[in-house]
Amino acid sequence: MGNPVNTGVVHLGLGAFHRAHQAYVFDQLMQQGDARWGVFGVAMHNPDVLDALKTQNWQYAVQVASAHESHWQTIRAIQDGCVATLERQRVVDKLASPDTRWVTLTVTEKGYDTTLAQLLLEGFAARFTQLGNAFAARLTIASCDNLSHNGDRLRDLCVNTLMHASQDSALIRSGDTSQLRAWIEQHCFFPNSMVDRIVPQSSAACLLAARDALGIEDKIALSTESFWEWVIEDKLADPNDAQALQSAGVQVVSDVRPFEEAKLRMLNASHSALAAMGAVLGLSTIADCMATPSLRNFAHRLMTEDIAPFVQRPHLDAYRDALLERFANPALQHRALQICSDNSLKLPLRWLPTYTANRLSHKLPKHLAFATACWIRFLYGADESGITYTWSDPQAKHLQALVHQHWGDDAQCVTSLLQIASIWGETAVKDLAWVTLVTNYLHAIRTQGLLHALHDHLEASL
Ligand code: CS2
Repeated sequence: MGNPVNTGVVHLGLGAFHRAHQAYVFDQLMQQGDARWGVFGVAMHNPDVLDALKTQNWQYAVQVASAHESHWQTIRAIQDGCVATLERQRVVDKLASPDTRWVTLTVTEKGYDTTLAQLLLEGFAARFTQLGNAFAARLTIASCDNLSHNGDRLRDLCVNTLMHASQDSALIRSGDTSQLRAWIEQHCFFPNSMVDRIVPQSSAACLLAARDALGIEDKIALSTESFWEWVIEDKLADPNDAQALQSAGVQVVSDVRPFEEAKLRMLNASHSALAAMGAVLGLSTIADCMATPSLRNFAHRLMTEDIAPFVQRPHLDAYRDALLERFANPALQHRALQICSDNSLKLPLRWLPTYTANRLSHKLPKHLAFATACWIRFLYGADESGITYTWSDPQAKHLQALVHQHWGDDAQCVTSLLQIASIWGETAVKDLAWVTLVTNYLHAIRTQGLLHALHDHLEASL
């Protein structure tokens, strides 16, 4: 067993990203002598990571790698943990414990549902009962998922779920809802944050590299890049935490929005575009895509011409160039199909704001239209040499069926996809210039092949 005394953070969602990002930061803070940042790691469903942690004395290795250099670091921040679906009460007890000061979350875009809110609310209710209005009852709940206004969303989800809680729910039994709501408003702080580090899912190659370099069997070793950023809103339950976080390299700012928008719309959006193209071309990783000059050129122009004019982060040219270098990192085996997963939830956050901003300024974002046609071609489910692939997405079957149903009729195919309001909003499908452009690109991709169509598009749009 780990040392449960030092777990001031409860983290929900033990995926690769948490282990190489927030856990890495908390590990640094602990190494600086601040023991309060140990993590109680909660896996939402899958016990594998926890099982591995238990047999590895609560440690794992992270390879920080670029084309030129690589080194390994051992992370020891996670000290204890459990699986939410198996030991729910333990999670609730940890949320209520006076040792717990922070809750961090990486539960992916699709994790923000009432099940999550109910778990948090049960913890809040228990905390309210046990700690009342003491200062120690205050809690920072930091969403670290790639969602715009992630903190606000999480707070709204919790409050709305509480307001709709049925009379017989555990929450009501523990007290009056309006009292709990007032307590949450006073004691729970939900800062917005922007988190960034490219962390591919672990691979057999990475585990072998860990064995070669370290001489150990590490079942959950990871590879990542040296770059990382965490920008968090200055809305923390304990204001002194700002200084602690800053000492580990976290930026604490009054307004996260420019950082968050730049990240979602520049990094994640071009990631999704490259990933769809890569899957169609049979390229396995983002680095493979970046080694294809026309794809690199496309990502550069997508960011420069369609996206950057509508985002505010300073030094955007340098930001874009740094992103292109990060994408090209050959040491990161970041699979295109991993990035394509949950596209139906990612694209509304990554692409739609750029479409909307351009159209509001009477511009037609041509590169984004090309990317959209690639996404539709991607949904067909087979690359250009006919090799089929699958990807994980709650809507995957439905979207693929639509594409198959209309395959060959590009206008119908495009309309059937663009009319899905949960992805494209209400107006894109009625936007004739946009629909026509996407349709023409899909036609070109389908009849001439993606690289040929891309070449023509890049020439024609100069
Ligand atoms: C990627 C992100 O998988 C994806 O959808 O775009 O995980 C990306 O690598 C991170 O947001 C980088 O910070």
